[in-house]
Amino acid sequence: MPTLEEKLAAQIPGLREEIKSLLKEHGNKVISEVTVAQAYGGMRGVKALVCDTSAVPPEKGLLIRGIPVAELVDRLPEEVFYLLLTGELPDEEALKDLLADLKKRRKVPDYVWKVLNAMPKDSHPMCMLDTAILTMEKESVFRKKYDKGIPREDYWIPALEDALSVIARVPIVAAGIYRMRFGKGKRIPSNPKLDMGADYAQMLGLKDPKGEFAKLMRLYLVLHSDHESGNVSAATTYTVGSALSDLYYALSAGLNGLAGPLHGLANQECLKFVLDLKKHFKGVPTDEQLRQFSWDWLNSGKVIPGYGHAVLRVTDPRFDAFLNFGKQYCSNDPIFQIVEKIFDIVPKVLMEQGKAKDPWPNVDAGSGSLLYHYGMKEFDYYTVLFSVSRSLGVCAQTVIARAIGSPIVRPKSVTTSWIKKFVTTPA
Ligand code: CMX
Repeated sequence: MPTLEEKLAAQIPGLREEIKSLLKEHGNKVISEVTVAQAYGGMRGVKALVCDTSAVPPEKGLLIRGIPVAELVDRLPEEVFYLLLTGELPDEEALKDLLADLKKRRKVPDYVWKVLNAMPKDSHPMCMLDTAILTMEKESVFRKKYDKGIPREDYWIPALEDALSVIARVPIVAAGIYRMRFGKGKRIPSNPKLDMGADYAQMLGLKDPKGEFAKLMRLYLVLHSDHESGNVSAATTYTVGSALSDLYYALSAGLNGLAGPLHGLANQECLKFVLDLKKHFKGVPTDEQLRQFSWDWLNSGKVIPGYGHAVLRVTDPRFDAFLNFGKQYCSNDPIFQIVEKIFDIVPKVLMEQGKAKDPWPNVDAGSGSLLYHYGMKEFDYYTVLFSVSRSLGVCAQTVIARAIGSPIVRPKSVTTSWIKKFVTTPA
């Protein structure tokens, strides 16, 4: 049975050959064009990146290596990491190997805790996480091997080493930050008997007598792991890594992007909307109350958080997965009932209003209500959870980028006067 490294070593020559011949035969084919509006508008819709770990067709939602995410909801995050990297789910033995390897790497150097302890007590948990990851840069095997002059075709091997170590360490750091930042008491050590999701749940230290929170953590880590490579966190990790900055530099940078309110931070807005509704109506509103409330909200110029998407045109399958979890485990919780009711009413209101291209819920519409149900009420922490999950996808993407020899990212920029001249010059 090959190890993960051996499996990749067997796949990589074929992948390189495939890309080489594509470039040789079709390198000059145009796959996208860029309008002036796109150049000013965040490059929305420009096809200028390749990502093999996942795809997001607007009418289907997330596919990880071609598998709809709905079919992966009962998998462990470790299995999904293996899938992201290799394109295949691990068999029993490969999974056992990967779990054992990751468990061996669950060690966070002491200096990380010292640095975190020295930070201001009101530091944002995301700033703490990204600082901790960056602080561990001296552990990078990639940088050490690079400094010794490793051949280019072998870059992916120490990149894989770094990826595995980072993935094993991030949940421990993230859980430590939760306890430290929110006065939850001493850090809880990692339990080598547990898989990543269950271990993360127990290190957070919330009461979980039935093991449901551990299940939610596994699901959460699977659902947020990857979403193509054009989103801010993935694209930033990729760009920084393309300069051959090691994974600690690249991941820390990417997660700094996830900390923004237009990216990872949106989930806390959604929960706030639900809690405001509950407070306003002293419980679950009726259909008519919610319809009117939504109209008043829209008429005051605000967007309904958790609804709409830049790419998707259907209900996000990740929302469906959280909804199914809620139906199974917390259908009596009024917070969850409000989430269900919003899903009944808001798409109709948004369609009536006719502005949003996608009136359906995205991943953020329901996740916060589930975290809240299990006692995680510190909204500022939610993006850290997202980060632990997103690390799986961007680490896999980085290993692949080093394997296929992705060059440094360097698109061309133009000035506004260049554009003005270009658009006024007759063809
Ligand atoms: N409520 C009210 N209006 C909305 C809306 C919503 N949920 N979603 C879109 N619209 C409006 C837009 O504000 C825009 O209005 P203007 O023309 O007045 O500017 C119009 O509909 C068209 O927008 P769009 O093309 O459908 O949406 P965008 O691609 O520009 O934006 C997104 C996508 C997610 C930022 C937007 O739908 C939104 O603000 N949603 C609410 C916030 C949210 O849930 N964010 C989490 C996103 C999760 C993720 O990206 O992963």
